[in-house]
Amino acid sequence: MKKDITYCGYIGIVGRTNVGKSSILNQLIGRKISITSHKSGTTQKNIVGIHTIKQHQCIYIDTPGIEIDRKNLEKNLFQNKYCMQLIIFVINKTKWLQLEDIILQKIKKFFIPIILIINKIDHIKNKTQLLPFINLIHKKHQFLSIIPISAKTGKNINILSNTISNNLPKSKYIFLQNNITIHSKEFIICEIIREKLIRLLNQEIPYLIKVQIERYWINSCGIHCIYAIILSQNIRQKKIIIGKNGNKIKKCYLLAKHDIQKYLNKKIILTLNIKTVKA
Ligand SMILES: Nc1nc2c(ncn2[C@@H]2O[C@H](COP(=O)(O)OP(=O)(O)OP(=O)(O)O)[C@@H](O)[C@H]2O)c(=O)[nH]1
Ligand SMILES: [Mg+2]
Repeated sequence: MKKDITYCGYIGIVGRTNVGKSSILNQLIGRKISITSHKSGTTQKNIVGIHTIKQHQCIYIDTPGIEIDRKNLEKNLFQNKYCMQLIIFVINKTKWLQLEDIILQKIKKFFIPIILIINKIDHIKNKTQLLPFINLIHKKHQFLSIIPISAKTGKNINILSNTISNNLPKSKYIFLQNNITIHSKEFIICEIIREKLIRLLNQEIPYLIKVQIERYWINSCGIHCIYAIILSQNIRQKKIIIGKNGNKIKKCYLLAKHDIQKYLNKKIILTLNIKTVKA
């Protein structure tokens, strides 16, 4: 490998909801860019994460999980198909359901190499299941590679990362070497707050809760001051977000503050407000 040659490309991460796509993106770039939760439908928009190492720039597109009703099957990832060089198709353990067949049929038509990821292997008690399963799915498509991993423990993430790097085309870098995402810090902060709400609230709160940053400034002591608004759709929702004696919103505040400080690597003053707006 010549020193001045660089490799660069877009990699789409696709699969049903909750299989661990966002967790994989975070592991691959070594930073938390994409929010995660055990509830379905956490990622709502494509999230772009960039990782540049040893002459390779990987630009990952984490997509909203595909749901049974397939409403979002054509959107998101598929808008970006023309610029992608690789697809990472993620499945949950050894579960290959009808939806996986449907997704595979769709992505096959892009004629882009597909790496199949069997995620959450830390949850597979009987590891002897893996080999026969791999043999089975091997017949479904000529995958570039089939890699069992755990985004939780990091197991085999290095194998995945090397496989991706080795299959990128020669190209100049598209982004600066120290870029890790294309999203603004305001967007990531809203996502962090949204993650806390999703994790703390029950299913009864729709995922339609939106978060906005109304003001962001740095005060004379260099502290980042963030004034964020949680938009609820009605009074009932607002009460649920506040919780008994304000316990839900307090928890959300503390968890979000912690993660935002970690993300910015700066001290922050966070103000959270809830506003009711008509949907
Ligand atoms: N045990 C285990 N849990 C995992 C692993 N990877 C992800 N998870 C968990 O699985 C849940 C879903 O992970 P996400 O990364 O949010 O999944 P996703 O596919 O991005 O989900 P959507 O955005 O809703 O489509 C979270 O609770 C993660 O912590 C893994 O390798 N092992
Ligand atoms: Mg996700």
